[in-house]
Amino acid sequence: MPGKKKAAPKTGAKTAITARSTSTEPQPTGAAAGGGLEGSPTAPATAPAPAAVRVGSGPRDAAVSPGWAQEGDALTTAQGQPVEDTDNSLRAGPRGPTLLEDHHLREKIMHFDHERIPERVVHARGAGAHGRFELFDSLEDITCAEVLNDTSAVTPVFVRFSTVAGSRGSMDSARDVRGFAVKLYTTQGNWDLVGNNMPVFFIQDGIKFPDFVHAVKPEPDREIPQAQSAHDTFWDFVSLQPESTHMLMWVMSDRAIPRSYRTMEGFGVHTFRLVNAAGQSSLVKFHWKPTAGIHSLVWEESQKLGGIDPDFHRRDLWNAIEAGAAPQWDLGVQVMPDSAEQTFEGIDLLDPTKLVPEELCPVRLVGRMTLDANPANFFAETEQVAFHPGHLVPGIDLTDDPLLHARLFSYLDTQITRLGGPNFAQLPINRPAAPVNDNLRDGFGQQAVHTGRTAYSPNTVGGGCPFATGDAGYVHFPQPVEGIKARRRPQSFDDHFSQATLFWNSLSEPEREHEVGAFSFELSKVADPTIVARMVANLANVDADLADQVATHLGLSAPAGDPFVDVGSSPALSIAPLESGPIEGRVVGVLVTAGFDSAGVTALRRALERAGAVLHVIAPHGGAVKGAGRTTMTADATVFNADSVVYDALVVTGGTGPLDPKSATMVQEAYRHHKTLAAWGSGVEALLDAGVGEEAAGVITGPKVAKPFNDALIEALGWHRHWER
Ligand code: HDE
Repeated sequence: MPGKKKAAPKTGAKTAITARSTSTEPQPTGAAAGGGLEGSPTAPATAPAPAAVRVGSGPRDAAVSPGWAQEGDALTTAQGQPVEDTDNSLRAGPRGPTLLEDHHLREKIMHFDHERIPERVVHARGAGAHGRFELFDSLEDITCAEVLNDTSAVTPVFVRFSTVAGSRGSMDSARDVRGFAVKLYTTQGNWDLVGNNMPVFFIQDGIKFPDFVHAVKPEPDREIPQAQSAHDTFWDFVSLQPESTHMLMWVMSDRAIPRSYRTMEGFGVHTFRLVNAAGQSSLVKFHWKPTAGIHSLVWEESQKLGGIDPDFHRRDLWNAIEAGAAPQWDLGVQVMPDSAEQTFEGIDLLDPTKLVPEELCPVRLVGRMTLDANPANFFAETEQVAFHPGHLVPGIDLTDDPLLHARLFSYLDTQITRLGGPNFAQLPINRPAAPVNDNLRDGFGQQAVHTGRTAYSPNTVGGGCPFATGDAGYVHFPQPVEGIKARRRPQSFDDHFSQATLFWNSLSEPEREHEVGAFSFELSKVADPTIVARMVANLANVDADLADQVATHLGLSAPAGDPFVDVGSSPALSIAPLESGPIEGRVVGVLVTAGFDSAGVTALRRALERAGAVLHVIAPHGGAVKGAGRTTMTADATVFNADSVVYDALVVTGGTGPLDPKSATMVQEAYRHHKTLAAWGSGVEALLDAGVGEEAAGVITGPKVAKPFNDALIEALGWHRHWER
């Protein structure tokens, strides 16, 4: 009876309320419960204890309450009033009008109406994780920053990876630069290293950033295309700004379609300055080197993933951390002397379209970052985290890179709109672990209950507190400055092509093919032929062969260019692996049909798990699948929901009959995407029937699952792709 069914939850809710209201424990509610800012209104609330800084699912949690807004099991209003019923609004009769008096309804809807905040103007789509940074080689010789001095310290970090162009709901696998923003909660305050997965940028001066972003974003009249650079306005802008050419080479390379956030490098991009205790300055470039190697998708995969799993990178990061395959990067620095002209081997260190080849200035690895905890709440942490290149600690300083200087304004400014006022530094994810006493007062969203009468400095009324510490504080490097005020760039910024050529020269043959394919794809989507011609003319200044191939694919003839000769190559720029690498977090799909060799699958699963990878059984149906004898195994995926693009390798098991059309297509696709394929027993025949050559590189076959089979599979997987076939 419908009447009876409805009564049940109501009674349950009542029981819970009764239990709470009869409790002898004090019931903390709202701000008085102290979750946001520790305790009583009289406490000096501007210096929250580090334990309250973050709420995550990681090791810090032991010390952190998951938030006062979720205390007790029973539902309350925001005022802590127990709620009788949240499924039915207060009405004058069951079929009558809803009453304005219903304060629970009004509060619930009011809050819902305001749940969204503006997405980031760029880098809107991202995923984050908590972790730690440990230094293993002290940089005391060149910086006094404690985080880069103390090899015994464990510094908590929060990292957010992102795409740049797409909206918050766009696909992860788009061709794009990836943001790589790290917040280090150091003992001397937060240090944000807000970098990308590419070491250079599109423009040399920050004043061009709004133009660049407007050009790459969906075109304003039609709001098309989403998260894509393959359209007229992007190529119109970059073809008119030849300084973009070097960055375009990166964005059209495999670096722009990473396999995973875990398999991409990070770069600080700009040249920074480190200052030691003696006040001496060195110029540095920061690098993050992934221990999992650098790997990418192929373009067709990245396009398909946009529909099949738009959350591919977010899911991969989450799953890897949950599976215990904590992603790691080593922090590296290229250290260069701080000379008057701020160049290194003729490279202008203030030009963000230039890199310093690692062969000219090696990367010194100094510490390791490990991401081992997923966020507890995406909005509270990943969405509300606010990075800023000006969040620095003593010993880490800036240079006069004009792109960096515009950023120093932008990041604080944008948070005011995005996070609704000037107090975003008080949000749990943004709070420093170091004590804070900023004397910044009031404003929207103020959480601190400042005490005392002195909101100013200097004072005597407050005993002079808080006082500035002089030399013990952050002292800007006393760099002499002189110049004539003018809107000019230095002549040394004029070379826009030499490093684009260097990049091209450094790529392996498959990487070059992908580069040509990417330019050909993107420019074929541009409707205005003058834009295409202008861009191909720019490419002719990079390399004649590159321009020629792209022009041919577009049905054009390549114009003559004037590329730099003798720029050489930098092998470190290629991501073609030189050896088989680690396979942590890789996902191997295993195709089974009834009667399959389940003992073999169990043995293979063990071998893969020992190497840190994950095995997924893909079966003809969900639930339990019958294996050989009386065995069964649970399907992780079915032929109805699985697709080759979400796996790093596919295996056809022994005992499997001929593959159904969907599975055969998956195998063929994995083959075309240069992935590892394997089969044992009768699975070999099924694999060959699908058109896979047994002798081809990266195809492993054997009579049964045994050590040689497993080892060969793991080795092949460690190469990630087999380009030679
Ligand atoms: Fe950003 N950038 N950017 N950017 N950027 C933002 O800040 C900006 C640049 C980067 O995960 C915004 O909080 C200007 C270079 C990352 O939250 C905004 C210029 C590099 C992220 C902004 C640049 C970056 C941002 C948008 C040219 C690599 C995401 C929301 C002068 C070194 C951080 C926000 C996160 C985000 C401005 C160029 C990296 C608007 C004006 C170069 C990783 O403030």
